[in-house]
Amino acid sequence: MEHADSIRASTKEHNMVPGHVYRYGTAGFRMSADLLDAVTYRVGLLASLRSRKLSGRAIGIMITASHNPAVDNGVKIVDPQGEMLEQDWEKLATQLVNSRSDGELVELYHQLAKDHKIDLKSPAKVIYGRDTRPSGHTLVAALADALVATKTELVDYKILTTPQLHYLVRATNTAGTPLSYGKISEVGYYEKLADAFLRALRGKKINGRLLVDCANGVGGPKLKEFLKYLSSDRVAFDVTVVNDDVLRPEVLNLDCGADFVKTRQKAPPSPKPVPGKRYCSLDGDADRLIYYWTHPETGFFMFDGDRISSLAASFIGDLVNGAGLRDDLRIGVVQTAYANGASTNYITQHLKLPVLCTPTGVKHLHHAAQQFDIGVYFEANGHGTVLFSPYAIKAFKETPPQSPAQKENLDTLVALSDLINQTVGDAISDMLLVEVILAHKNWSLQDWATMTYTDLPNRLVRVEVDDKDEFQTTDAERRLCYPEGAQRDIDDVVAKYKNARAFARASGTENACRVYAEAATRIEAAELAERVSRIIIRYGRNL
Ligand code: 16G
Ligand code: MG
Repeated sequence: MEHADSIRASTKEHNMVPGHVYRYGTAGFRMSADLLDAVTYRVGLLASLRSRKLSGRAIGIMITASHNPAVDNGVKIVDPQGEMLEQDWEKLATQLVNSRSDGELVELYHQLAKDHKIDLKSPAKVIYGRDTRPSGHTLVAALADALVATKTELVDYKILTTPQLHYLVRATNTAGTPLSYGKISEVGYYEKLADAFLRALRGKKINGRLLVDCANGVGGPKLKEFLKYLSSDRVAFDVTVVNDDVLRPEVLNLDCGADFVKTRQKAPPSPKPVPGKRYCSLDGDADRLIYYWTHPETGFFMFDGDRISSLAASFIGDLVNGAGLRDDLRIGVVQTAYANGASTNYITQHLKLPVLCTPTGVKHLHHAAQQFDIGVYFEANGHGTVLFSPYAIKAFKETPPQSPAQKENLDTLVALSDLINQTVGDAISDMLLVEVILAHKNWSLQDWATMTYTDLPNRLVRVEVDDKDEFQTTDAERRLCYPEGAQRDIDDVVAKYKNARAFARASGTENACRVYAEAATRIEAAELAERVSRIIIRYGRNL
């Protein structure tokens, strides 16, 4: 039994808090940081198995709770290409973490190795990083204990944004191959982005100042670091970083950040928003992005993931047409049920691009986007990216240009494929993409709003239920298939409204259901959300 003694010894240092059932959810294990020491240790054991299973390729682990309050933390596993952990292994993670005793844990570890034909003597490598939460310190120590006990090579990248860790995993596993993703360092990440940003801009002027709210999280210091790599003689990019206090943990995600802006539909109170200025917000681990501005008369206006997605799809679609590749490359957009119906109509009817709908959670969108040569995916909450297939990148690089204009389009596409993080949604990279597009179009935020579409009024409500897992969905979470009768009741209510849509689903991150409703007016959307919520409460009680 390879590693049995060392695991047994170090397991004793990391005791599970009794009375909890843990599940590897949409964002890995995420909860109050007090409960996470032994969970993180056990995730380390699983990551070592996963690396060995995949011939010693590096597996990533990110310690973050994203937009959650400072007292929470989380741990999630990143697969070798920088993607989310394969779903079958999520179950194994859940099993291993829920082992009831040290003995059971050691036994299950060996059982998994046996079942999956893993040679425990073969090499393994795990690389990891954490956001700015103070609890991250002790959690990475627990993780390191598991890696040492299993004789796994480890690299501690200390404080990183989530997308930076994803970048490093891919860079590590592609180094020295024709698909090399970049230098294996944080500096390599900044250099790649800075170089691609300049190439994509092609000397176009960025108008006015951008104020970036960093949710008092890791995005603040990392964005400031990135800006040092932009030489001021090559680009005038006037950025002011705000809400970047990482020294007082309690202010993380407090009344600021992308999740605050999206869910409250308003600008952070501090610093006081100046009408007409261009703002954006990142979340606590810098993988979500929302733009906004305030109009002197009409007030707050938000550019969420749906708008960033349609902006990117429209710009990239134009470049592909201009490069003469329209008939060669399939471009598609992936959304979830939360996408505003007006954005879906705009993309299908105006941009004439296909739209796929998947369940919530990055892994689902990412996977669907891979079906296209150019797959644009965003959740309404601001998480997303654009994936380019190897075939598309080859076409950008090798198509002989027929004119200077065509060459320019091809070069810009190559630059975008370097600028846009190919592993996961990345707020810093997405922000640079938006800035490039606005500069090319010479658009202000007001132009962006008026030249596209008007959102349908909508409302999102959180509904407390006894057991959210009783609510099961089908059709990309747009319909409930259980409890029986609930969907029929929702359909009856929706039918009473014009241009309306509503759905209910169990949250993947907390014990609650979420209800989303869209209708022709704000009042109707709110009323519909309220009525559907009552249906959920009623069925939640009957179970
Ligand atoms: C997680 C997901 C995010 C999703 C959210 C939904 C990842 C990396 N993150 O934060 O994409 O929008 O969960 O939360 O997949 P909910 O299931 O509680 O509504
Ligand atoms: Mg996040």
